[in-house]
Amino acid sequence: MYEPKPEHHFTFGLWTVGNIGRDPFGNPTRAALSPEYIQVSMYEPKPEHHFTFGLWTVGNIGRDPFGNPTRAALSPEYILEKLAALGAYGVNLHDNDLVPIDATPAERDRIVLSFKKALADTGMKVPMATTNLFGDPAFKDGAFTNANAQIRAYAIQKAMNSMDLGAELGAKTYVFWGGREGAEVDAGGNTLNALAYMREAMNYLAEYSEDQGYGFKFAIEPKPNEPRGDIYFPVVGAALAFIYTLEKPHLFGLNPEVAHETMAGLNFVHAIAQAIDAGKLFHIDLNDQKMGRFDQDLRFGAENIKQAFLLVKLLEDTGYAGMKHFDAHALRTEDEAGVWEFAKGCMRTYLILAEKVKAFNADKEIQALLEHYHLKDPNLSNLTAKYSPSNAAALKAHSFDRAALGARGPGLELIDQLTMEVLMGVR
Ligand code: GCO
Ligand code: MN
Ligand code: MN
Repeated sequence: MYEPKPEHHFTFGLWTVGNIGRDPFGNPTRAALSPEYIQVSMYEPKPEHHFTFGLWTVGNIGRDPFGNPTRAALSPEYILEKLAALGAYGVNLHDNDLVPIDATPAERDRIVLSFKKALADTGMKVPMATTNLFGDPAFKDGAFTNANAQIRAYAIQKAMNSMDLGAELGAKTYVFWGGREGAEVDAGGNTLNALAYMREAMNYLAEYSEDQGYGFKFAIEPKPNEPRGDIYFPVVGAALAFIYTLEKPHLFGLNPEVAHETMAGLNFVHAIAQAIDAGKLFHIDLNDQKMGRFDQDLRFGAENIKQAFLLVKLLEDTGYAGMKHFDAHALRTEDEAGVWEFAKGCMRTYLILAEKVKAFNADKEIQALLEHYHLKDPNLSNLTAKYSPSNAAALKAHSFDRAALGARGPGLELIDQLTMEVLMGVR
């Protein structure tokens, strides 16, 4: 209850916690701590930061379409132990990350029991669950949107079983990532049907969740392509619009991913702003990605540090309270030690950027520039806030100095440069 958290804005001087206990009458009583040591403990991830990883992320064995695995598989229990020691809050999973697709009911129960024991031992949570509807050849042409009614029904059955598992592990968010829900060939004529099939499946599963009392919130994760040539609901805006065609839109939100909007050539921060504005940011997949490349799943902040900063700023400034899930994996070049460096790095980068957000928000010069940029005019804003005949008449009667409006500089070059200077550590 009285645990300090970053949002309390407590700070220390390097000279305060670094005090070595010398006084006028006596020699030091403690060894000096290096600034690096102090910084390391300052950016230490803790469960209350709500950082999560997928079993499939740190468990990624480094296989790609051109090469064999470069790392051994790690057991779910071992992953829990390692991530708990690093300060993560929990793990998320697909049904088959834990229970093999061909497990018998008795095997399933044994596996789940052992995993639950490891959860209890480590204090780790499972806030999000999802279903592997892309790995098995049965789903090669889609799951919920497959043109084959038998496969659609199997997909819904598999998702219900997966929701049972997620609920048993305490998950409250269920992610719909349509990995194979797409096409290479549109001549099959499934495009319109696919949307209707997807709606049917989502409505069905939302009812199932309510009926069982699971209380899941559903987060749709858009992606433009990979593994399909084109995936349905390719970007945040498309998924958001679809939500309002469902029977219970209040149960549905978004799970946007940095890499996915970036692959589509879009601005992820803008996508997140739209999700927040709609009250639909239920979950987030953090990673990084170069534009115009294959799906890279890079360590958070590894590629575009300014975008990562602006993203963290948006999440922190708006008080995002959901899970911060790192849907990324260590480079294929890495051994197991590299995997844990990767995991630590994701969390540390987030925490360091959160500190940078504080520095930015407390920077008087930057704040003055922002005030200049966001020029206020209460009288005019009163007239534009809401239409009324009298507001419209007054607005029409107002005379604007068009030339002055065009001549005024908003100061964005300096705002951007100072942002970079905050990030480069010179402010
Ligand atoms: C990807 C996706 C997946 C999903 C995961 C959870 O590009 O492969 O991001 O990692 O997030 O299946 O639904
Ligand atoms: Mn992804
Ligand atoms: Mn993802």
